Amino acid sequence: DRNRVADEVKDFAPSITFDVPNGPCFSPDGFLYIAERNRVLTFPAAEFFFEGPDPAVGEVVAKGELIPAEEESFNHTARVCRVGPDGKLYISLGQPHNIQPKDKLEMYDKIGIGGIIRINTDGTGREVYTRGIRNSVGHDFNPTDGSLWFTDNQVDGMGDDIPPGELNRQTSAGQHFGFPWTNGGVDIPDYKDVERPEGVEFIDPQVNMQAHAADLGMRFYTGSSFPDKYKGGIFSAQHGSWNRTEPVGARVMFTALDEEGNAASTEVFAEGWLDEETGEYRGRPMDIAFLRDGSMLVSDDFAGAIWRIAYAPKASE
Ligand SMILES: [Ca+2]
Ligand SMILES: [Ca+2]
Repeated sequence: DRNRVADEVKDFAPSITFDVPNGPCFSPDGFLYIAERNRVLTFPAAEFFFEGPDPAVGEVVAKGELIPAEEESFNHTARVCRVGPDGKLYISLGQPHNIQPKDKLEMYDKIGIGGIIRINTDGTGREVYTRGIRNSVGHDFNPTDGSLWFTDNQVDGMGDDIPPGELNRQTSAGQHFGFPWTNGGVDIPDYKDVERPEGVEFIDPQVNMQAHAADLGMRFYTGSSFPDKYKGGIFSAQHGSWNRTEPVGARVMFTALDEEGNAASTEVFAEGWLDEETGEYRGRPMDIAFLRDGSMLVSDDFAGAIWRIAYAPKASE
């Protein structure tokens, strides 16, 4: 009824059994792609034929071909998909361990596990685009310069305050972001004596976020209804910690960029999902999207809700 609150929630393609369908993305021509744990599907007419028993669906990457079946895991399998400026699908593949064992390095690097791959929308031309990531669950392209930005989650078990979470910027294919040798500028002890890839320069994070806040989904702001300072900047969701003495996170962060397209400053944009008195979560932000009117949607997998944040200027402004 157009009051900006959803009237009902419907199951998408209920006849299909999805396996961790965390990565939906739309191409500019309106095709929906869904990256699952180990498959990528496409729905050419997603908004019209999704309820019946026979939805129009195609397979971009067949089951078992995104990663080897024996690498399927419970942890770090939430894929994210975006269509890049080149029209290809960019899909993140978290590595399944806290820190991957050394004997898997070569295989992972070849497949793109612990990275972001890109493929044509028909499933051909697969390449590893991004290397040296632990578990990225959020990426987006800067519409101004086409660079790829992504969050990365930090190693567990090194203490409450290290390593920081990462927000990264990639400016060309094949760049390496340091994992498992480094994470948030901190050297990983397990890899202290393991030779680094030859002739490879590790790219440092643009922003070091609070440790264990779990930075997940992110999106550039291209809308026009928020104040000018937000235009062209990045909103990112912090899911909140699970293994820290004092819980942190459960916020939406904002990162402004400078004229060269690098991060200039990061601040808290929205908070209140974590009760700081009791340490209890009321909600956990996961991902961010924008409506056409420029307002923000924040998905929350704890409250089972989608929040809408809109700008309401005061009458005097
Ligand atoms: Ca309504
Ligand atoms: Ca890194």
